[in-house]
Amino acid sequence: MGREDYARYATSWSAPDYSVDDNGKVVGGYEPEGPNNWGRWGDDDQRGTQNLIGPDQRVRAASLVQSGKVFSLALPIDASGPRFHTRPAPLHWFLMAGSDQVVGSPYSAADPDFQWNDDMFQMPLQGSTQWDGFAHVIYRDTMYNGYWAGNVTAFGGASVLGMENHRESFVGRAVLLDLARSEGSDPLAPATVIDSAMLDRCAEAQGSSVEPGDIALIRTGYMALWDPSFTPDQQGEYFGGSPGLGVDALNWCDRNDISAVASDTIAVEVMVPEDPTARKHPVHCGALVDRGLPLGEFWVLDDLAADCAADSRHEFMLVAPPLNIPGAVGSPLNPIAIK
Ligand code: UVW
Repeated sequence: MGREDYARYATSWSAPDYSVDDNGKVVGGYEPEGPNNWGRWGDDDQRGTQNLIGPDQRVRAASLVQSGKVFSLALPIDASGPRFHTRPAPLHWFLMAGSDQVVGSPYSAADPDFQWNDDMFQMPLQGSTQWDGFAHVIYRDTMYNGYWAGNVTAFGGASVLGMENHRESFVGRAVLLDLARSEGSDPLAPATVIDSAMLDRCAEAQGSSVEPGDIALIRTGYMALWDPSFTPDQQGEYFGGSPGLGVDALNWCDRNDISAVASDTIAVEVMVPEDPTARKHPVHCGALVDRGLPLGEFWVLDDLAADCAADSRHEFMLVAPPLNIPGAVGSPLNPIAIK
């Protein structure tokens, strides 16, 4: 199909050997061989492991609010934040400024006393603190729950698995796993592979309980190494060496019924391939495609981590819904931890 070699393209093409049914599902194509959640919440499920959070989990999360302290886990959305080079810097400009009316404009002539500012913003939805939706990643033409890649088009966006399905998601109990602290290396060394044993060790060291439906926040400390003045080569080196989850960590998520994972890195997963012969971005494929497990990237966890270490409470309520953008495959957000 002209896609055999990574980063080499050809104009040859042959028709795929699968078909697509009336529901936009691949028939006779990719199906996960390992752990997966396809069909677990119905054939047309759009919310994946977020189904693990219901009213009981939210009430339980609210009971963790004791001091009333809040923490924003978002980067400032500006040109200085960590961002992959294919994703342009955000653009923020003004459509109307009160100062224009001070100087004089048709509006100020019509009503000299009333003035206002309007602004506009443009950014890659994957360009800052974000959720990856299920339509962000495709493996062998297939997305979560067996939906075909052709359900996402430039013209129409994601007609399935779009972020609007998560407009009431990510409100629940969260647990911060401060790996940088528990492993005694802050930040974790580049390319550190986080596995199940490390996550268990961290929870035990912190005295944290992990409950079904929890959103796991994984702190590596790696964001502190970002420098906005990095050259493109230095950026490549920085992102390419990100520590993060290895494939085995997904077993930990399964065992604990984790409903989402967010981290302070570009990809949540370790960026140096654990097994160069395995599929590319195996944690993205295993989480987003196979399990319907959302991934949160570039979350700012340092202040929250310091507070959790100070009061030995690493569990809290998290309110972190995405923007309600129909057909989007990801979304920036301002996650709020409430303790
Ligand atoms: C990809 O893996 C393609 O992107 P990200 O790490 O931003 O989710």
